[in-house]
Amino acid sequence: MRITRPAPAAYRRIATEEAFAPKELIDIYRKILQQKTVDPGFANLMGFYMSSPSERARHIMSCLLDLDEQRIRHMDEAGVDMQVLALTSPGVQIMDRDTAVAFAPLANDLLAEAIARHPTRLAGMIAVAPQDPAAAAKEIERCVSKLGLHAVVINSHTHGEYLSDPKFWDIFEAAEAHDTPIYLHPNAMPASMIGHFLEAGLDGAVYGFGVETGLHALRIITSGALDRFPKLQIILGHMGEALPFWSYRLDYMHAATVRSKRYDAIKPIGRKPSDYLKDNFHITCSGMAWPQAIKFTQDLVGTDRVLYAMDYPYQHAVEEVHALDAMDMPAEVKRAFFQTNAEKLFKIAPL
Ligand code: 1DF
Ligand code: MN
Repeated sequence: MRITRPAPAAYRRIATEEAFAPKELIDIYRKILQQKTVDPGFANLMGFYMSSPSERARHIMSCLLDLDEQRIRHMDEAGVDMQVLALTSPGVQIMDRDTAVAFAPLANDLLAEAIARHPTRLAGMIAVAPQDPAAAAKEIERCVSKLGLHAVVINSHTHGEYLSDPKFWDIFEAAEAHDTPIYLHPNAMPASMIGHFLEAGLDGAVYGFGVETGLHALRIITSGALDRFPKLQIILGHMGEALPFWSYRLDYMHAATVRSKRYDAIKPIGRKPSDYLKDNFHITCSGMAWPQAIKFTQDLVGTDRVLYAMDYPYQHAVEEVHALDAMDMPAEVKRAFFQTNAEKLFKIAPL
């Protein structure tokens, strides 16, 4: 079935979790996939897309690699005015430290060149290597000052390690200092976690991504990092990886756990978990074009913190744009959702 092109709207549609992959990245991934031992999540994710003859895999690879004619055409056909791009998951985070530190700037330069070719259609996020937090902080500085990029993407854990560990906090310090939000995007689950998900075929975007990325966000909250970096903004996709729906129970059980002194890791923090969701997080509807969930989340965290995303090419679905255009929502709120919240958060110049 061919779906009609969404008509121009009273707002710019800015999609905020859109993926790309330069050929140079795929070449490195191919080498990693040929190694004797390969991370099972990575093998099942990019190993699948890079080798499967299925129509989905071939479409995704073709879309990831293109930053020009085909991408702009797909955007036009979907009524997407602008894409905020991020190096596809796992970005450089599956690489060894030296390769990751060397490749992140190349990826960021390629991204900046594509944005320069299509300045009204593309914006982007800074790829960094958490394997070397000091180098990541420097790359944030370089990309803000030299390339005009104003957000960072981190694909959840890095070799099984979480940003709740203070050893990574140079990254938080740089992000807070440069006012660059961090998009905490899913990664394949670490090997230590993936077993029961993989055997059931539930490790990926269907469920496992949300579990693992939600855990990551929660670990950041309970670590106290957001008391130390109170202005830091973290972006979660997929309707906040379900954390808004969890927030009542999180608040109750977190407080009960603190009082019982049951875990060293659960110590008093400044506020309730849901307070951090309201002050330190922005949430996109990537993969969740579902008006009831969007409105519930707007009600919890505020209409200025919920943004549109498509998750191209992984959820390249034009009918979802129609569904979201049709949401029963005040015009100003819908404009905030599609346009102005993204302009503010990613420092995109209004047209
Ligand atoms: C998938 C989904 C892959 C998302 C992604 O990056 C990704 C998928 C490799 O469906 O396999 O970013 N996603 O965000 O939902
Ligand atoms: Mn995504």
